[in-house]
Amino acid sequence: MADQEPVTLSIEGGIAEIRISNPPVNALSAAVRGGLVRAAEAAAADPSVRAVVVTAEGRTFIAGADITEFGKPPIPPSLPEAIAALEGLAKPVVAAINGAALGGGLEVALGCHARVAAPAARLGLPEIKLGLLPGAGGTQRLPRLVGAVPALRLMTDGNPVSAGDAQAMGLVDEVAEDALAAARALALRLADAGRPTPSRDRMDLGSREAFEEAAAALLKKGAENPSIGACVDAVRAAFDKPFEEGMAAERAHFLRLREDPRSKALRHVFLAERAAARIPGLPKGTKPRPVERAAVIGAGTMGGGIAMSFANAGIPVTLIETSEENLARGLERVAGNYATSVKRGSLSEEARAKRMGLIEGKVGLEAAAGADVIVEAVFEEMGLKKEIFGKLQEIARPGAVLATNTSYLDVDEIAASTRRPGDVLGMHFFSPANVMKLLEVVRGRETAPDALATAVELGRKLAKVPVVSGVCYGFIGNRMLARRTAMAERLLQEGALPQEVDKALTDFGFRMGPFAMADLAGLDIGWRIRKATGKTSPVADALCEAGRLGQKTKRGYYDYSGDGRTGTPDPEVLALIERVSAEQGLTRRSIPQEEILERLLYPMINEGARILEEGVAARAGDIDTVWLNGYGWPAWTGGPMFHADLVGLPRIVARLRDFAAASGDDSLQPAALLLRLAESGGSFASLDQKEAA
Ligand code: T1G
Repeated sequence: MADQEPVTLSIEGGIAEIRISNPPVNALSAAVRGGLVRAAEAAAADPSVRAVVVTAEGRTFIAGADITEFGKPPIPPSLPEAIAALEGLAKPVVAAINGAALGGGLEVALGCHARVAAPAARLGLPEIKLGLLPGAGGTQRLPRLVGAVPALRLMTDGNPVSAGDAQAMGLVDEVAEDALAAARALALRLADAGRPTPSRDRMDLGSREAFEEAAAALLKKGAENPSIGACVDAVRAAFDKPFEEGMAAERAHFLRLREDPRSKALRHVFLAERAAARIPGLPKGTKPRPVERAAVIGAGTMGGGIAMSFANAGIPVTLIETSEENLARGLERVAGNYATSVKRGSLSEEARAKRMGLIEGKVGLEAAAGADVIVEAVFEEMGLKKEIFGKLQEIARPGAVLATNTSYLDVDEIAASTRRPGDVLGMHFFSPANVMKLLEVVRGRETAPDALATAVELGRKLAKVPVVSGVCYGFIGNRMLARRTAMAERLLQEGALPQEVDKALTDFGFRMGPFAMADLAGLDIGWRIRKATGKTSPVADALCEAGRLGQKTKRGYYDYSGDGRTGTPDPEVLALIERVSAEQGLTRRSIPQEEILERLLYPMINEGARILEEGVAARAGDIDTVWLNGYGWPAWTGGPMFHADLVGLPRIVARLRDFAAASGDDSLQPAALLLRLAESGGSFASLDQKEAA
C-alpha cells in the first residue's frame, strides 16, 4: 500500500470524487498533500466536472498532519497550500466526512465549501494536546463559520465533538448515514445554485465582547500553556485582520510552537505510547489469542479495580475470592466505586448497571475454568502465588493466559512453578487499576509469543497503555522509583526538609512529591517490603516505628491534624530527621533546589539506562511511557529519557560522578550505555530510531 498513490480521482455523473487512502489513519503526509493539489487541478481542468467531493478510505476521514514528519525538512506543498487549492476551485467542493476529522483533517474539511458527516464521525482540533495550535487555517476559517467563541473553545480544549454537535454549531451542513451519497447530492445542488461562499469569506464571528471575555477566562486558567495564548491571538486576528494576514499570524505561532521543547515532548509522548505497543522480536504472523471471558483472583483493592477494567471494556469477568465474606467485601467496594462515578456524573446509571452485570462474584479457583485470561491479584507473597498458579494450571482451560499482577516478584519463578510456563506472564496494573493507564506486561523467559501478544492487545482493549518489560526486581517503573526513593531519604539525612524535596518535584511539574505521595499511600507499604527484603531507610523506618504512617494516622512526613488531607511541616519530624542525621554521622547542610532535583532525577535516568542495557525495556520511549502513565511524570517534559536528552547526557554523566564521589555510593556511577552515548554525542532518541529502523 505504501507505494500506491494515496489520493485518487474518479469522475462520474459530473462529480469528481477525490479519495484519500493513507493507512492507518489517512494522515496528511507529503504524498497526500501533493495528491490533493494534483486532484484539485485535474478537477478544475475537466469540463465534465460540475462539482467535487473529498472523502477517505477506512474508519478515519483524516487524522491530521503527519506527526512523524515534524522535525524533518518540510516537503511542499504545505497543508495550507493544499487546502487553498481545494477552496480556490470555482466548482463547489463538499467534504464527505466518513470518520474522525482531526486537526489538519478538519482544516481540509473547512477548506471545502460544505461538509456532510457520517453519524459516527468525530470532529476536532487536538493540536493543543501536542503543544501546537491549528496551523492550516483552522484559527481563521472556523471562527468565520461557527463564531469566534465556539471556535476558540474547540481548539483550546482539543476534544472532538460528535457529528450531531458539529451540525448544531454550524460546522457541518448535513449528517447522513451515507455521507458520500449525501455529499454528492449536495455538491450537485450547490453547482446548480452557483458558487457557494467559502468559510474564509463568511464573517459571522459573533460578538467581540463575548470573545474577549472567553479569551480572558481561558488565558487565566491556562496561563502556563503557550498554545492558549497563541489560539487567542490567532482568533483575535480574524476580527482585526484580513484573512491572509490572519493566516500569516497563525503560521507564525505554529512555526514558533512547533520548535518549542514542550511541543517536541508532547509529540514524542504521542508516538512513544503507540510504539510501546509494538512488541520487538515477535515472530512474524504471531496472533493474539481470543479473549471473551476473564477471571480475577483476589477481590482486594487491586483485584476489584482490575475486574472493573474488564467490565468497563465490556468483557465479562469472574471475580474470585476464598470466602463469601471476602467476596462480599470486594464486590461492595466495586459497587461503591461505580456509585461514586454515577454521583459525580461521570457514569450513567445504565452504564453502571451494565458494568456491574458483567462482574460475577464466585468463591473458589474452579470458577476460573472458563476464562481466556486469568489475572492473579493476591497478596505479594511468593509462596502464596506459587500455590495459586500450581492450582490454576489444572483448572484453567488450555490456552488460557495466566497473568500475575505482582509489582516486584520474579515472574519466571512463578512460571516455573507450573507445567505451562508459556501461558504465564505479568500484567502489572497500577492502583487504582480501573483508573491508571499504565500496564506493565512482564515477559517471562518462557512466555509464548502469542500469550504476550494477547496481553498487550488486551491492555489496549482495556484502554490501558501497555509496555512490555523483562523480568527484574520492580520491572521498569518501580525499579527506577526505588532509586528516587533512596535518594530522597538520603537528601533528608544530609539536610533537606521533606517540603523542600517535594517542592523540587512539584516545581518540575509532578502533582505530588515523594513524601506527600508516601503519606497518601501509607508508609507501612514500603516498611513491609523493606523488612521482607532486609533493607533499611532510616528516616522512613523511624517514622513508622513512631506510628507515623501518613494520612491514615494523621501524621507521617507531615502533620495532617488539620483537615486530614493538607500536610504541614511538623517540628517533631524535623527533630526525628536531625536525630537520624546525627546517628548517620552526617553534618546537615542546606541543599539548593536545583541540586535536589538533579539528585532525584539523574539516578532514575541512570537506572533507565541500565534497564535498556539489560533489555528489560526495548526502547527509551517505553521507559518514558511508563513514567508518564504510571507515575505522573509531566507530559510537557516528555519522560525521564526524553528529559535526559534535553539536559544533555554529558551533564548527567558529570553530575552522577559528583554524586557518587560525594556519597561513596558507586551504584551512582554512570551506566555503561549512558557513558557510551554521552561520549559519542548520541542520545536516547537516536537509540530508539536505530531500534525502529
Ligand atoms: N500522524 C501520524 N501518525 C498518526 C497520526 C498522525 N496525525 N495519528 C495516528 N497516527 C498513527 C499512530 O501513531 C499509530 O501508529 C496509528 O496511527 C494508529 O493510531 C496542521 C499541525 C486518529 C483518533 O493529534 O488521535 O494536524 O503505532 O493507535 O486509537 O493544524 O490516532 O500503528 O504505527 O492512536 O484508532 C493533529 C492524532 C495532528 C490526532 C485514531 N491530529 N491521532 O486512534 O489509533 S497535528 C491529532 C489520534 C495537525 C494541523 C496540525 C488517533 C486517532 P502505529 P492510534 P486509534
